[in-house]
Amino acid sequence: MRIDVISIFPDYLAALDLSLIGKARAAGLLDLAVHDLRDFTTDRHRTVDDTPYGGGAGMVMKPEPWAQALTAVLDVGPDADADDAPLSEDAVPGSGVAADRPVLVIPSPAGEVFRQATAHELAEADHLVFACGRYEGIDERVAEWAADRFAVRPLSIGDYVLNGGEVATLAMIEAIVRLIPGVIGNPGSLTEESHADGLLEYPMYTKPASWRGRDVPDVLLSGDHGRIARWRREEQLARTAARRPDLLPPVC
Ligand code: 6GU
Repeated sequence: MRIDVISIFPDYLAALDLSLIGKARAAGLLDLAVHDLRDFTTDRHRTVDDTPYGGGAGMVMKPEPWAQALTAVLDVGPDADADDAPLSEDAVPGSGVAADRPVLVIPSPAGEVFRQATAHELAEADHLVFACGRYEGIDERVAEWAADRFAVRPLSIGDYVLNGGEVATLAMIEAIVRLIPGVIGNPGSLTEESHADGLLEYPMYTKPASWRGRDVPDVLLSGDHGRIARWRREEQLARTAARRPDLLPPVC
């Protein structure tokens, strides 16, 4: 997979050199590049923003640096050698991700919510581009212009406001990259974690069996795998009902 990130604060993305993502890059499973949007400006002050038409607080990101940057990443990405045939319909039916079309993620609190299912969907793409906006966002015409070249996905990581798309991009890239085959050593950990089956994960314990007067539940020491599996399922349901009732199917 190829990932390009465009930002006016490329240093925010330095964490992508670390840990699991850094290892995936070293192993050749991920080709990731971060670009400074200001490198695609042409004026002396490297201007990326301007006042909003219609008035209001804050600044809006100018469209032209974005068009230049997005064109540049198309020219270096895995799509660069593709013929110029019109972009086809979805190659992965129902996924919204065409195998031959790069995906442009626009992080925004006004986007569709990014979920584990979104991470699985985007993990199938050959080329992801993240356009990190700052200020009040990017001129709306950029997304329209980009729709001829990319599958455009405005995505939010939750119902709160961040100062820009960089932190949301880090979260989304981590969620996506760990799903690429070979990135996680033990694939079993992908099927047992929270959200894998639509429920929160059951509680986990390790040694010692008794710690500061608190004992590990007996069932986990029983060696009875059937009983353990049933207990874990009940804990998942109880925890999900208590913390995230919105995830449970409606009761008729
Ligand atoms: Cl993707 N961007 C910003 N700026 N704020 C957010 C967000 C994204 N998701 C939640 N809040």
